[in-house]
Amino acid sequence: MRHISALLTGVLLAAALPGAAASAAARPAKPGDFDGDGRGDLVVLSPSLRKGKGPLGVVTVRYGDGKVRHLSTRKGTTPAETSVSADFDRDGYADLATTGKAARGVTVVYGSAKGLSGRRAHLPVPHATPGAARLLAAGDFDGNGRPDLVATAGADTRVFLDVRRGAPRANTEFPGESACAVTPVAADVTGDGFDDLYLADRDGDDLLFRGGRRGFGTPVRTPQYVTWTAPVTAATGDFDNDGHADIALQYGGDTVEIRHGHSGGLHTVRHVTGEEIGFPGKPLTAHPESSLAVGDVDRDGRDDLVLGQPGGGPQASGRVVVLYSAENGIRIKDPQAFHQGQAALHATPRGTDRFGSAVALVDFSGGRSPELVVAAAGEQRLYVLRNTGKRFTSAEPGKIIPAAWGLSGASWAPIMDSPA
Ligand SMILES: [Ca+2]
Ligand SMILES: [Ca+2]
Ligand SMILES: [Ca+2]
Ligand SMILES: [Ca+2]
Repeated sequence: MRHISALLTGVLLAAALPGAAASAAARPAKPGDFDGDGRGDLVVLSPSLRKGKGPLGVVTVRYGDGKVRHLSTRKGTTPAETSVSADFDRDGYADLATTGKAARGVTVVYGSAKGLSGRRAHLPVPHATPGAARLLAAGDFDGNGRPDLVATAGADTRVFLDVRRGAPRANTEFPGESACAVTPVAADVTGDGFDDLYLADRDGDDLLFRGGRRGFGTPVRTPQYVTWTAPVTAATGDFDNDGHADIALQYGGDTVEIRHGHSGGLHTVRHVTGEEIGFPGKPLTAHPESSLAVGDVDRDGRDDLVLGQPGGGPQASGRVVVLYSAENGIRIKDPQAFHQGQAALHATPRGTDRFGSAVALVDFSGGRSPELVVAAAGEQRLYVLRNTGKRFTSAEPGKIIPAAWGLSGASWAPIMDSPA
């Protein structure tokens, strides 16, 4: 879950925007709802596939109503490998920012009543480290109600304030000490209404830059348990529902670290290991594709955590673990696990399947419980696990292969955005 806070003055701000659409919505859209119908939409990035004879790289959106539409890579640009959603122009339709390894900037595609439209903006990043992975985070760091965007590439971190429609209000280098970010996270950790930016570097150091009216303040170094390595991936949500965003970090090795936000920063409250949650044999094995998704699966007001473990499970074919929250946050009791050894999935576990290479929680029905989408990259397949209202069930899962979407290519390693 990505928090865009300080949205309460939506009507005034939208009205004040020059050139705002006449239909400017009273409230900005939830991230990930591109056609503004209240249902979540799933974004799947397929940098190695094409649609028909089109160029390499397709962004597919599976809308809440079941419709599927594609955005192809435009001439002169590179395939999208990472994305983040926010209603940048505040018109009531969520927008999508994407970028890729060789990209010279960030592309913003705007939402509309018909979903992601042809309307695009290009945000240049002048000095990005060549070849470095591009990572994105969206939040309202200066608390003016208009989403901002951070793009990192190696040691370079770029901040776009008020992305709006067209050109952002400011496009600046990240002020102060800029970590070589592996995983940027934007969320209101301190609970003051300004989103904060969490950056981790490759040496395992991490920094929390507090948002504020005048931009980022001095970073707070946050004490941590795992210090020898950087997390593989990170996700944010409010696991104890106290109004402070929390962060889950998946490290190499058998550890997921849960940190809770408080007014001064972050503190670590829990480490989850495979032994602990009752899956001996290190189901949380490190894998470069280990993935996380956060959302309120059982609708009790507290966010829950999904771990995609493509190296775990039977025959190392992959496993997905769902950890639910209690009063004090993520609990290790009573987790759920899914893998291809389960008869209901009608699959054969093979060491090359990578079940869990990406996970996403999407509320396709709108206002109800999210469903769980699991990618098995080696198997070239997405599984959609239904939510019974309290938990997920492996009964009658949906299955999607790229050919069903009219896509083709040598191999499919889908990347999913999960703004639940
Ligand atoms: Ca929009
Ligand atoms: Ca802003
Ligand atoms: Ca919290
Ligand atoms: Ca919950």
